[in-house]
Amino acid sequence: MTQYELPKMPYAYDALEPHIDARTMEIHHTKHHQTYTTKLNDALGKCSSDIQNKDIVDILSDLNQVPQELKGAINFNGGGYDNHKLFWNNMKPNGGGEPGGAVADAINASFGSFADFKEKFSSTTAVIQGSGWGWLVYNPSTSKVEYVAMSNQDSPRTKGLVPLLGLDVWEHAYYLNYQNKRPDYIAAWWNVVNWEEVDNRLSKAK
Ligand code: MN3
Repeated sequence: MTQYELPKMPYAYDALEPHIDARTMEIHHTKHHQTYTTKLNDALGKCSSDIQNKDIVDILSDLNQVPQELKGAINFNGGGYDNHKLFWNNMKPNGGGEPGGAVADAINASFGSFADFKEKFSSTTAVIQGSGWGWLVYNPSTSKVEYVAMSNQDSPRTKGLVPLLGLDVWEHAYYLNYQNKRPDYIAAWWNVVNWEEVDNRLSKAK
């Protein structure tokens, strides 16, 4: 079966400073992301080979195909594995600003303007209760982009949505630098968004 490995970081741990500090990035990647990866492998090890031979993206898109007793573990750890892989890559040093091209058009069509989208994303993600993620997603059934808030490690893929841009608001993502100030972390995070990556994901999703 496929043994998932902790994905390599696309930049150094200190590359997103001062917006996200190096120590937080290192613990987040080497401890948290590693744990989801290890536990995903453990859960898949208990599945039949037809499941083991599928990509985690396909498994998350239809969790009914996995045995009932493993569904919770694969939802949580598979979601955690995939979400964090997307997260590292939808950030970059010297990122931020506003998107152009197809992403800008899609955001304007769904939210009215980039400013309206940013306000909706920030304010809704800030008040997610407990742990979760804010996402800009592509909805294949409407051919539009949407905002969705997901709890814990639940992947947008479990709802038939394609993740384009994700923001992790579990406390482990920001606590060392921002303590309880989640809105400050969110405001800083916009400075490291990798819009080129979001654009790539949108073109693949269409
Ligand atoms: Mn996390």
